[in-house]
Amino acid sequence: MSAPAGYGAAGGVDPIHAVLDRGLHQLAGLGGDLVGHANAIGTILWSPPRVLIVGRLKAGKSTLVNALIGAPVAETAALEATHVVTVYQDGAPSRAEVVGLDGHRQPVAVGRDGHSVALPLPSPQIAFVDRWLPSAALRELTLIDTPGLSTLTVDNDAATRRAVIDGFEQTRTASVDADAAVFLFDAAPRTDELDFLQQLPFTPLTMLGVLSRADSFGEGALGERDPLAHAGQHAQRLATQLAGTVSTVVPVSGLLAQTAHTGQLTEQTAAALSALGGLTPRQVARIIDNDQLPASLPPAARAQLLGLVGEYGLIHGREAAGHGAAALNDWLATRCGIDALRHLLHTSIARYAVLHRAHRILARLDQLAFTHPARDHIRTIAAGLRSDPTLQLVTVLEDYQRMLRTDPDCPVTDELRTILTATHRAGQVELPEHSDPTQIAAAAQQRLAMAQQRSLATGSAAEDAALVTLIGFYTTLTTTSGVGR
Ligand SMILES: Nc1nc2c(ncn2[C@@H]2O[C@H](COP(=O)(O)OP(=O)(O)OP(=O)(O)O)[C@@H](O)[C@H]2O)c(=O)[nH]1
Ligand SMILES: [Mg+2]
Repeated sequence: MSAPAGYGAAGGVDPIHAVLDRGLHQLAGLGGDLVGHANAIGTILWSPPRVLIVGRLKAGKSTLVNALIGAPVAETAALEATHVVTVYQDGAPSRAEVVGLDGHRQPVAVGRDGHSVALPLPSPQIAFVDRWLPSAALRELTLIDTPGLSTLTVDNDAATRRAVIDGFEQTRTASVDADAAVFLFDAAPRTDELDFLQQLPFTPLTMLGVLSRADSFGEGALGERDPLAHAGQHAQRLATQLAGTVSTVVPVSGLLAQTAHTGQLTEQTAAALSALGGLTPRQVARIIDNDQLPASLPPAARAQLLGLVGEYGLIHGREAAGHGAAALNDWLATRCGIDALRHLLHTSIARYAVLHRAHRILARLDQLAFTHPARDHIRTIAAGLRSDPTLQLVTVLEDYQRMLRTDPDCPVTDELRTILTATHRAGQVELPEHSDPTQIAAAAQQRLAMAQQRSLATGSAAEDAALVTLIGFYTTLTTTSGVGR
């Protein structure tokens, strides 16, 4: 098994990891080609959860990916669209591999600029590009940039759907296997975009909305209202409207974030911006419209400034720029909203993404049991893992996902969600934290009886399965030792 150094050291590995790793050691113990399979599945276990960045054409996906990575590696351009799905992961040396629709991999050259990758195949024949670069940010989460959804660019749209939707003109090899998704929109999402999100194998717990290009929201930088504040209020409304789809919606200016986090500002830029300090916003607007350029700002410098800080920065960043490049950088970093997004990605989204990754590993084992001659042994290992109390939440997540598809309004769906979102044992039976273990056991006993009652007449196979999970779950909780776990 390929485990990173340090595995096994006291306190080094979370319990879900440890249980799955034990299962994979058992699989390798069966010998033969199963050693290779165990290693391949182990690679998933030891890789960070994978987060998809999806959304409409030109919503600012690649810009946001760069900001999150902290390096300008993904192509962003007003005219050039992203053509291929690209998986950004931590690794050295900086390199790339193209994965064809048939699963065949070939290494490709990465340009000196760090982002141009020479594609050996026409993009419709590419499932995705695996791109490695040394990055602390990518050590925690792998980021997957996707071509924009749009009927205007049919091939790009199809490339994203093929890589992320199960069963969309694809073989397994073409799937990028994501664990969570960030969905970008710069206005209210359209019905076709929401339909697309419904087809992803996620739940609202693993999907996050980003109201992108927040610096130009509403009337933009020249309007009466501050676009970032306006976007913040709109994001809250959208979060309520889209509660069945995403966990929340946060406003982000990817452009300001990219500039702040990829080290692109210089003292020269700050000085050029600061030189506009004495002008009224209306005079700056004329500069933006290109009809009245001051001698201090030739067209090329103006274009560069706009590319770095946008109209918003040109109007509102002048004062900070007066204190130098570092102060301007801090101002951009605070205004852009990316800290809130990062926080969510590393806390709630990551928590469920880890469960989703465990689900992918169990699904791989099931698949192997289906095709391999040693199927009985593999099934025993998989069943042992599924019945381990440590992995109970993985099964709860699987059931929750199925229930959302078949019967989202069923009380069972709510019950599964309660268990998943609780931050302590008592919360799983809707009791306050620090409740007495006997109280928790009694509440679990009540819910167990209800689940048993309900299982006598269910509405779907998904509900049948969910009730089996709930009964197992509450049975564990009815014992005070289960409560203490
Ligand atoms: N003002 C502003 N412009 C942005 C922002 N994010 C991206 N842009 C600009 O919008 C254009 C498209 O940005 P990308 O990041 O390439 O968008 P994308 O969603 O990756 O586009 P596709 O891959 O073609 O779908 C570029 O010119 C960016 O500079 C933002 O937050 N604010
Ligand atoms: Mg792009």
